[in-house]
Amino acid sequence: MVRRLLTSGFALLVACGPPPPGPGAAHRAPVARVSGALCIDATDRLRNLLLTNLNLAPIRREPEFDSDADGLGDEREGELGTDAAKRDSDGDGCSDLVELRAGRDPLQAEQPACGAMDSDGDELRDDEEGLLGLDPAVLDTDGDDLPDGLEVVLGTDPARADADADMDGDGSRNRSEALAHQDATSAVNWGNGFRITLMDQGTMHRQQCFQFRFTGVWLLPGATNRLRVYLTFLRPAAEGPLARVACLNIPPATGPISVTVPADAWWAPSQAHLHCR
Ligand SMILES: [Ca+2]
Ligand SMILES: [Ca+2]
Ligand SMILES: [Ca+2]
Ligand SMILES: [Ca+2]
Repeated sequence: MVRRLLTSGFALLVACGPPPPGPGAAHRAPVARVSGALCIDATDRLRNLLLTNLNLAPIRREPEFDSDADGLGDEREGELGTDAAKRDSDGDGCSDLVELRAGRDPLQAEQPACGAMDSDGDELRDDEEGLLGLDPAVLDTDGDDLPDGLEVVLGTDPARADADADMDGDGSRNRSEALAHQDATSAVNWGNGFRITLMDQGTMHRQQCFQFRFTGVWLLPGATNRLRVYLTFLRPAAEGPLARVACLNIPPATGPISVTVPADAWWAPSQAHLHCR
């Protein structure tokens, strides 16, 4: 089951070849290879493993960078007139993207405002989750393995389990597009999203251990990039969700780099807001 679930997600990604030639910023951007391992003291089966770069908008034709990590690419913010250097252009505490998703004006401070607390570590503040009708105490409100904050960025529905749907009808499920950091609302994908390889898994000292690698992770040039790795596990609903989040801040890079997730980067979601800075 685990193999099947993992393989169904990974096979497509591993099959991707090297990036095709193309124009624009992508060829000047550094790329990271991120390796890591996690041993967890639980018998629950691994269900999903994904990485997101908060400074990179979901990929369409080619990487578009998101300087303020609010889920709106810099070019998109230019079109909207919002500030590409501020996640909250009007200063009411609620991010530009959340305000757009909630039907508010990101350029007009409105009530209710949003405080800074993100209790579940999904990159949405508690008050932002309130605006969107999500559960501020649960990283993945609809239980489809895609964290709420990522779904808001991708354009999928964080309140309805739609990871196995194909929102843009391009033959790639929302889950696969999320794994590749591709835009789930656009059938135009450049075809060189993130690629995931599960290197090894097994049991050691009654713990489950996973070793993995992400390649093709585009980085915003000349800036610190904020990466998040999420693992979610199958378990009975009555026991509540089990997930782990790793928070990585990658210093400015000018060329391809390799990064290893340090052991102290891992947190349970309820603790993540204290440490993911
Ligand atoms: Ca932005
Ligand atoms: Ca705002
Ligand atoms: Ca949250
Ligand atoms: Ca979800």
